[in-house]
Amino acid sequence: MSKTIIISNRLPLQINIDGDDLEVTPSVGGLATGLKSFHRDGDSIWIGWTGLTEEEIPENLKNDVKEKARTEACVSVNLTAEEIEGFYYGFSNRTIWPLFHYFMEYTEADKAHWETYKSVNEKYAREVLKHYKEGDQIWVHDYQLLLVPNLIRKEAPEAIIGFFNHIPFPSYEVFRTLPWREEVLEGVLGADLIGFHTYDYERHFLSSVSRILRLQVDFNEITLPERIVKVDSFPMGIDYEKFEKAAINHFENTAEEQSDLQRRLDHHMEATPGAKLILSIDRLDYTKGIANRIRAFEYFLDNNPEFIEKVRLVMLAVPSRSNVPQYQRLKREIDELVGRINGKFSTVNWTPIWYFYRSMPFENLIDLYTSCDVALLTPIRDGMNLVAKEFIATRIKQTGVLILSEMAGAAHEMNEALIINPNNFEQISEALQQAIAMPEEEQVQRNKMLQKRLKRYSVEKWAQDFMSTLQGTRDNRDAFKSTRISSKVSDEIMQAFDRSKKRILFLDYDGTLVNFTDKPEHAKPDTELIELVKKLNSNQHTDVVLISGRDKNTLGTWWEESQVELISEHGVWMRKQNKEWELSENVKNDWMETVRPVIENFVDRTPGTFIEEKNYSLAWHYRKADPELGEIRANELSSVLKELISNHGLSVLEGNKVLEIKSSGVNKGKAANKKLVGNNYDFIFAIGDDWTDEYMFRELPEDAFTVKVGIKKTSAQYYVEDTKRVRDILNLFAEKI
Ligand code: GDG
Repeated sequence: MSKTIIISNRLPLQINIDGDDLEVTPSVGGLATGLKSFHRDGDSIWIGWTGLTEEEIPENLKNDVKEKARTEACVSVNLTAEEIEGFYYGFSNRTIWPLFHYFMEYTEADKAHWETYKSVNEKYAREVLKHYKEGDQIWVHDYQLLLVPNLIRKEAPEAIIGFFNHIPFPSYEVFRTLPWREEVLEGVLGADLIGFHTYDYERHFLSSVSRILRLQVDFNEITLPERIVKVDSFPMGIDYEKFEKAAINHFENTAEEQSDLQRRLDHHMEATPGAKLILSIDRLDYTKGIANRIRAFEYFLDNNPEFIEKVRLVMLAVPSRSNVPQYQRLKREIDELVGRINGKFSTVNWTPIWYFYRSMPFENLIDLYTSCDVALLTPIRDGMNLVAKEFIATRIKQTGVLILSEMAGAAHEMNEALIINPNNFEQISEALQQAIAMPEEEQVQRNKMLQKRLKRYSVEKWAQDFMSTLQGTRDNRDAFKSTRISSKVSDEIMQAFDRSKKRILFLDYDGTLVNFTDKPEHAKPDTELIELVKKLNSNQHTDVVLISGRDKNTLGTWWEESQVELISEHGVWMRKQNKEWELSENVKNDWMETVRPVIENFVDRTPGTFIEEKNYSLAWHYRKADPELGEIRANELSSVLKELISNHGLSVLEGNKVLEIKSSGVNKGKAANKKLVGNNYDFIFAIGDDWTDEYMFRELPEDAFTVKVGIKKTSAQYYVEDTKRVRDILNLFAEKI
């Protein structure tokens, strides 16, 4: 039976050594908390690190650690202290984490860290491959494992792989500063489905893929030579029921069952009736805006002294990544700030900030969520922020106010919260006043809406959605209309070639026989190609026709000595073997004077684009333009032109990063069919990569072998991945001659 393999840096459990005993505790953090229920309820295994380095586990306990993990359907990846230093504290947390959260001044580019990151990613991928069986679904998580999807793909090309990024994906302008940006993108693109929390992160990722790797991006799909990768947003939810139930239980506790923390909180509430508790919970991380939050609280008290003794900030900061210098500095900064502000405002009965620097058991977390009146969450950047969602889920009386930073992914779905800019102290201070004064009725109204949404889009729903979309990519793959030319299919084509008496091969040029280049004039045929075409053409039973959109002069010069038959400009001109060019249709070019200035205007406004002038057509190339701007301008130009040329017997062809205006009576299908008239070909083969080749694929007889280059929607019967495969096939033909 197939299973799901979850891979994340850390396992959802932490193993500690106590003498000769092992103690297992759940790990803290958004990913572990969120996915635990999906893992528990489904048929899955989870691969990750236990939190103990190789050196920390005594020899006699090594097996026990593995066993402990196995009882929880987990598989441990063994990492040494050196690997953790370079991979986790190093590249993950000193390069990717700050960069992806826009903290460029904290971002390091250490080659040694990068090397360790690569080798540890390989380690994870190897562990996955040990457990992988065909039919399993693989789900890789987060920024520590960006290279894993492609590492798995290389060994298991048929695998169904999903990747989810739990942190923001930065804008292209920021991402491009990473020295290893290509490798990172290629690593992630090993997946079939790439998920982000918000559409903004998705958009940033797609933009980087199209600008840096120059791959074709259509809406949310990326076309690779051999696959299509889908990118989508899935805002992660929480295990709503778990938090709701815990809150219900909390209120049912008898006095004896209450925790010490709860007793202290109750004591405070009794001593100062009417006073408000403001809650803040985060890992101690510079992205969470904790220091700014404390300063904003100071600003609030400075400007609203009437709240002295009336509000208290309850702050839980969970220790995190304390090996990284910025985190150590931040810890000192927060200690100092809390000390200074408590010193400044405290009275005999009251301290403004209660500060806890530790991890608390789940029950205490619930004590805090349920006892506080306001949650103040002000991250500078945050992929999602589950604390905001958990706070709302525990408000079973539907009272309480959430103040949330607009920089958290969660802000996109939590409009009913008071949304603030974390850098604007005035706004935070006003939001605090509004929250404290908010009538209960309004609180209930807002929370009702929030709860309804969170209940519906829970973490289970999130995981199901991701998994069914991932499954969809598999169906998509299966339903791909054309058939890949495998060695078996290739044998069948070769047999048909062998059996036939009179053959014709229609070969498109750019993107088929040669790769695209920045400038069309650079795509000259190489000697090997010329020799190959000559060889095919030398056989008296085989006619070779190069059928291209190129102008006749270029094509004619490049193929001068080979004497192969040429069709240029999509069929406007034909040059038979050893003959002169003939105009194949009654086409005109007097329209050019009107159309050229319109295109020139687009060239002026769109850097990197240019006009190619052919005898009977004009082409606007935008391959070198900024990809997004290029697409926008291509749409614009296409509609302007369509309006301009209507009723003139002209058409606009949308090719691969090119728009071409030409007479509508001409296309490759018509030109190819004309060649067939009066000839008894019993083997017809046509190959091309472009939209304009589709005319051939559609209009040639049914028994023709039609082949698309690249994975795109097509009317061709077969496809091959790239130009290299095209040459392989032509070489096989040549061997038969
Ligand atoms: C990353 C992204 C994204 C916190 N303190 C304690 C404790 N927690 C639990 C909370 C919550 C989780 O940890 C924190 O999740 P967040 O989402 O707020 O933040 P990150 O850890 O930074 O998570 C984030 C997330 O991944 C998911 O994709 O939302 O943007 O940065 O569940 O309850 N749990 C316990 N004791 C604590 O002291 N037991």
